[in-house]
Amino acid sequence: MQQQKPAEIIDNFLIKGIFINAKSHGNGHINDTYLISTTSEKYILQKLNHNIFKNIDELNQNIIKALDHFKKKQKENPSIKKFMEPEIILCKNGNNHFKDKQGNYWRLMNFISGSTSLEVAEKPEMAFEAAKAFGYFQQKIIDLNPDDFFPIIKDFHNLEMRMKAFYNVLEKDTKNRNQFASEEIEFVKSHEHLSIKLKELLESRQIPIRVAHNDTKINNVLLDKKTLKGISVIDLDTIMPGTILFDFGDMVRTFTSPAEEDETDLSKVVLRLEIFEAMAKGYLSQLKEVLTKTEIDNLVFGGKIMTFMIGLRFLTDFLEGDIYFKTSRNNHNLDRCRTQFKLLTEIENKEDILKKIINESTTKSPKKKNATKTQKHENPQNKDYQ
Ligand code: ADP
Ligand code: GN1
Ligand code: MG
Repeated sequence: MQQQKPAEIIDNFLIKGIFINAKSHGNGHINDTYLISTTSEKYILQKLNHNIFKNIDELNQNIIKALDHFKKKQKENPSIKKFMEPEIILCKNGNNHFKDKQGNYWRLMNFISGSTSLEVAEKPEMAFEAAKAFGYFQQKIIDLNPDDFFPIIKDFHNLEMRMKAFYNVLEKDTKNRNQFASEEIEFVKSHEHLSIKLKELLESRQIPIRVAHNDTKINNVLLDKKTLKGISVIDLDTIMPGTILFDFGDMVRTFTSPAEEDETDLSKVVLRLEIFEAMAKGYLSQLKEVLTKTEIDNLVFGGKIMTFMIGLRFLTDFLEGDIYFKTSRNNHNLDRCRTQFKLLTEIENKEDILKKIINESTTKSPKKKNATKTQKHENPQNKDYQ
């Protein structure tokens, strides 16, 4: 049976205008993304990876629930104007997705125009803005009950389970690839303590479970093309129960190095302190008053676990034969794993200074000219985003 093309798929959704064209868009590892142009609008059409996302209806329900709440919170504070929400466009039959004849699942969203996403934060201002946008989004959904959300991917950030999956793949060595990754395999074995500490923090409930984004990599935030201010948070597929450590950690992982995730020259993978600082300040400007002390004290640990966990997932996928993440060259997942492990080493080497930066970002508020008492005690929920 012939694959259905975006041009035919789009006809099933409630779109405005007449279809003009569909172009491949973005660099995601999981879904296929198309930018759709009609005579009056632009849309983002995505073929969602059904092997990974087992229940597309639940996934979209999570997004709709989080966005509805986000919008309600925005309305309560009309001073926040410039932040845009991606929105799910329903099918003509009212469904939140369309299933084609081949069994593929498609979802349509409004395109946030005038925006750009980054692969690398070139300047501290960009890191500040992107992190502030993630922080802002999180601040608005902070009061949601995680029990009301479907766990879209079971054990998604369960490091213990990720370790088990790794050892399982390692033992089988079905693709005979263990031989190419001996250093990385040893690296994993020497980092078991990360998994143990995370388990302790979660089981003792020192770190609360919250509705979280769970995929806060830098290209999942949109900046205004002209002003480079953060204007939206996208890629909401993994909104589900999680922790702040995962979200802050994935930002550390994807903001702080000037190298791309699949860079092969590891000397380029370094942790830029000025970017970390800008990122921490941007995120915490929105959240420092609502996070617990234990969460704040463990943000750097979040950076370590996420950089380790994604490296571990890339390595496991490499050993298993590249079945999860999209790849476009030999050893792609192994190269990605190596950048993560190099960055983790950077984080470990700079841990003390990173903690100091977090400390300063949460304790000292920058002296504002003409600051008044009311500004000082302002509730972050009422803060004007712009
Ligand atoms: P994936 O899950 O595969 O990473 P994303 O949802 O992140 O897919 O989309 C891929 C890219 O498409 C993003 O990095 C961004 O550049 C662009 N994009 C996605 N949604 C929108 C949107 N609503 N408006 C504008 N651009 C978008
Ligand atoms: C995937 O969809 P994308 O490319 O934003 C992955 C994340 C990883 C990331 C690594 C559902 O994110 O968990 O951190 O790749 N998403 C899923 O770059 O597995
Ligand atoms: Mg993405």
